[in-house]
Amino acid sequence: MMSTIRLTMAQALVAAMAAQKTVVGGRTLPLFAGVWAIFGHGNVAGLGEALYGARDILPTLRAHNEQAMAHAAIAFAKASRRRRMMAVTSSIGPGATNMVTAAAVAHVNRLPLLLLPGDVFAGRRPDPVLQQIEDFGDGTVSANDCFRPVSRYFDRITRPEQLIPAFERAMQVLTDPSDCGPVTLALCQDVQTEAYDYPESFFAERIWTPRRTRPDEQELAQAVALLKAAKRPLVVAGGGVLYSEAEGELARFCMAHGIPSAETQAGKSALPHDHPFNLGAIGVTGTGAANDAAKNADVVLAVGTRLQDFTTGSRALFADPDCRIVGLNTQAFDAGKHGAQPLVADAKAGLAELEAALAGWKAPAGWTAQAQTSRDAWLATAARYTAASNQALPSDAQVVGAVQRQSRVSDVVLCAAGGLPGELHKLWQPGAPGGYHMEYGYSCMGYEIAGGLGAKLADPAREVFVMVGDGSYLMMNSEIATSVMLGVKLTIVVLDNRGFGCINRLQNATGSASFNNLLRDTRHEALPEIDFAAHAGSMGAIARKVASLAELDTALDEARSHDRTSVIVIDTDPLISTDAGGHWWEVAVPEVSVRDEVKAARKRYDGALAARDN
Ligand SMILES: Cc1ncc(C[n+]2csc(CCOP(=O)(O)OP(=O)(O)O)c2C)c(N)n1
Ligand SMILES: [Mg+2]
Repeated sequence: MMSTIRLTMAQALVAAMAAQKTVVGGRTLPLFAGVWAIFGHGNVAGLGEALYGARDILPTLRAHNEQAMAHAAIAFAKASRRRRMMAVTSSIGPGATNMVTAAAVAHVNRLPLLLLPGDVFAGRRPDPVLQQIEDFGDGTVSANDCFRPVSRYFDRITRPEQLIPAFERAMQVLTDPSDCGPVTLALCQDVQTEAYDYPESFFAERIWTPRRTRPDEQELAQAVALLKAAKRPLVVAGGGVLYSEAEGELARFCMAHGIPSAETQAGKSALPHDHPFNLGAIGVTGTGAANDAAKNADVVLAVGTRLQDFTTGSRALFADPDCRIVGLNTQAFDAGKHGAQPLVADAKAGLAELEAALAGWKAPAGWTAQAQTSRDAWLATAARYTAASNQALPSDAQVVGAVQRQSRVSDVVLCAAGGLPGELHKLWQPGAPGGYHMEYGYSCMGYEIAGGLGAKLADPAREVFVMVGDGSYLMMNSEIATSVMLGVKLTIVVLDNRGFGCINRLQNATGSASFNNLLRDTRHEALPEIDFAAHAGSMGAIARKVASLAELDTALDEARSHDRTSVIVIDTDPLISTDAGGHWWEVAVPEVSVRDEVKAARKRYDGALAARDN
């Protein structure tokens, strides 16, 4: 007879989660590092009781906002290169829908995240319960249906035994390199507490290691033929290189075949910044070196990238009309984009097999040499933008330079939205893989501070520098208190340009007047003078405002020596950004307007479309 254990659905879920393991650096570790939880009636009695029982093997962590908790979990998975993950549980209604934005962050970025929102009673006797959405025509709808389009797997557990197949499917998705993304298991409140005789095998230890798909022979042969015929080949390294731990293979591949490499936001730090063939950032926020190579390339080997518009300059960057893309990606959906020759494979396995198949072949020496010359020229240009000066309001680039100058090899810089991602993509020089943590798939304001928590939890030995604008800071900062409470030290640099600087610049570039972005251009009775240092200090951080780049240097040094979270605030100029490098980005401009500036911008827009499409 099958042995069973009588547990509630919530107890069974927690026990099954605790049984999932992985191996990192030769050590067997829990796959789920913990569960972030904010309780309410939808989860406190069921899942809450179960988590209490397991608190020694599956830690429960409490923060202040469900979206922020999920950001922390996402950043943890990203910094762990998808080898480990966290879960997040909420009550029903507002707690649950607070997580929908974060689910989208994980969805776009292909990161594993287990969401466990409470749900209404499956038995429906007490309907409508507090916070229940009532659909007039469909009794099966709840607020959690919002998770469907932003989950890679969605299920609602309405009977305790459903957990068995649902959890199995959830684990497949969370650990599959191609399908990886958020999983939502909506847990009906009554069902969480219902007991069932679960088979003992459901709780057996399971060790997950990433699947490494090898290339199909024919696809490999076709990719090799394209590359061998290339006169001006270029690699574009995406986040998949890091998730696959393929940075060694990439470095060897580029060296062996003399192919320069450019990096997306997610791929940055895969190659050392001083690798002779690393041209740096590509695309809208790209370096002059990478974008020049992209303009002329005849074959682009796109490795582990979704080829979003920031990477491809809205499909105008690869300007050679005969340019062919080889899409090396574990997910066929991505491998075939842009009419690419697909090469469906794990990045590490795929690069190794490509290298072997191309043995003896090298890109024309002139192309390789030219790329290196423009790399050197770019580094000289970038140094001019990051150099300190004593102007009243420094640029973001100069603040990036200050943080860079005091950074060490193992440090991590983390960011997500505003003008900083562009500056950091162009200018930051990461010390080691994972040293550049940018959420630029969803570019979600508010990811930064909560994300810092997750990145630090993933690797406590690394110093984490969160760089954040005043806008993102104001959108979500409550996890500063969590970082102090948990003893998870961050150094947070707040760049206060008094508003949404990057959107104001975009607004002007599309011909519009400055309106509703910088605080001074908003409808107001009084301009707020926000004391960010006092605000952060009230949550327990060591906080100060600095008046100059020189003071910033000192403050950064001091922050390194503290074991508590520091917040350093500096005023910056909202109007300046690094104008060297970069590329056109398609943002639609009004066809008719009373403003001459808009008409002129529309003309430029039409011209750019014609250049791309004809
Ligand atoms: C949640 C969210 N809302 C809106 C946006 C659009 N957006 C991108 S950057 C930005 C302004 C960010 O302001 P701040 O953090 O001060 O950075 P700055 O642009 O000043 O460098 C806005 C509104 C976004 N990315 N995420
Ligand atoms: Mg700002």
